[in-house]
Amino acid sequence: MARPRNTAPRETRRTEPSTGLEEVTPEVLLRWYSSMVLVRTLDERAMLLNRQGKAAIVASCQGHEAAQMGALWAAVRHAPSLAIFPYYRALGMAIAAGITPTEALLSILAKVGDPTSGARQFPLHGAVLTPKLKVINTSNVVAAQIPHAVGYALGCRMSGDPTVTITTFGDGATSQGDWHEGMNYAGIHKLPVVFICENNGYAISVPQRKQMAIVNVADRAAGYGMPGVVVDGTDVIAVYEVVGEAVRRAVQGGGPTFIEAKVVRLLPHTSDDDDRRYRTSEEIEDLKRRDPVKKFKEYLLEQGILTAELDEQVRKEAREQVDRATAEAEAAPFPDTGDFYEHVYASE
Ligand SMILES: Cc1ncc(C[n+]2csc(CCOP(=O)(O)OP(=O)(O)O)c2C)c(N)n1
Repeated sequence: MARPRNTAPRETRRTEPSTGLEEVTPEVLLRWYSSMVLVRTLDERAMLLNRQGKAAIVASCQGHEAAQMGALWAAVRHAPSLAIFPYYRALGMAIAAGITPTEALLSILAKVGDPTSGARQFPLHGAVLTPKLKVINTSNVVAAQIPHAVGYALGCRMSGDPTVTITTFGDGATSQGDWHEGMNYAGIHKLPVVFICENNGYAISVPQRKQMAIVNVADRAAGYGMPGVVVDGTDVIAVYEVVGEAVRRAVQGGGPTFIEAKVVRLLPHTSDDDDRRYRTSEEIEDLKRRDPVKKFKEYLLEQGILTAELDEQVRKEAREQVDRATAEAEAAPFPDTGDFYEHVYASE
C-alpha cells in the first residue's frame, strides 16, 4: 500500500508543495475503510437478492472499491464542482457520491424511490444531483458516456463553468471508437476531464491480451497528447493521490489526464455470467490476494490504526445498516404501471 504523504515529518511537510493530502488523518482512513466495508457488504447483499430472484441483474463492484471510492473522494476534495459520467459497475462510486444504501437497494430492486431512474433503468443508472456533484449519466452502452463527458466539459469551458468532469469505464471500453474519439477531442482542446479506466483485465470473458497488444492501456494516452498514469487500483491511498493530482491539473488549466487503475474483478462479469467457463479457480484465488478491502484492512492493522475489535465493530455496523436498508427496500412498492410514461415526455 502507498503511504499517505502526510506521514512525513512535520518539517519536511512544511517545505513541500501541497500534495492535497495533509488532511488524510488516521480518522479519515478509518472512515474510508468503514465506507469500503459498507459497499462490500451491500454488494454481497445485492448478489444474494439476485439469487433470491428479487434483483434482476447485478454488476458487482467487488475488487473495484478502492479505485471508485478513492477517485471520488479525491475529486470531491480538489474540484470546485464535479460532473461524473460513470459506467455500470459503479456501486462504490454511487455510495461515495452520497447515495444511501437504501436508495441503492431501491434502485437494485427496481422499487419506487430509486433516485437514479425511478426504477426504469439498469440499477443505479441515471442522473443524481447534489450541490457539489452531478452524476449526469451512467452508461450501460460500453464507452457511450465518454464522448458525452467530453462534450459536457467543452460546454463548461464555453460557459466559464469551472466544473471538472470525470468519466469511468473498463478496459474493454478502450477498444471502442467512442473512447478514442473522446480522448482525441479532449487532448486537442485541453479539456478539464479525468478519464479513469478501471482495468480488471477482462471484457466479460475476453482477456486483455485478446483486446490489445500492450500491457498498459495508459500507453495509449500519449497518442492523444495527455499524461497516461498507471496506478494500483486496489490501493485506495495510491488512487487518491493520482486522481487528486489529475483533478488539480484540470483545475489549473493543464488539460486532461488518463488514469489506468489496475483492479481485480472478484466475481463474474454480472450475475448473469458464469466465469468458470473462462477463469480457473487458481486465477480467482490469486486475485483475492489483491482484494482492496482486505489489503486496506491489513495496512490499517499494521499501522495500528485499526484493531481486530474495531474491525469487528465496523463489519457489524455495516451488516446492520445493510439489513435495515434491505428491509426498507423490500417493503417499498414497485412503480405503478400507470406512470410508465412519466419522465419520458415533458408534462404540462
Ligand atoms: C456498445 C456495447 N457493446 C457491447 C455491450 C455488451 N457488453 C456489456 S459489458 C461488456 C464488456 C465491457 O468490459 P469492460 O469495458 O472491460 O468493463 P468491465 O465490465 O470489465 O468492468 C460488453 C461487451 C454493451 N453493453 N455495449
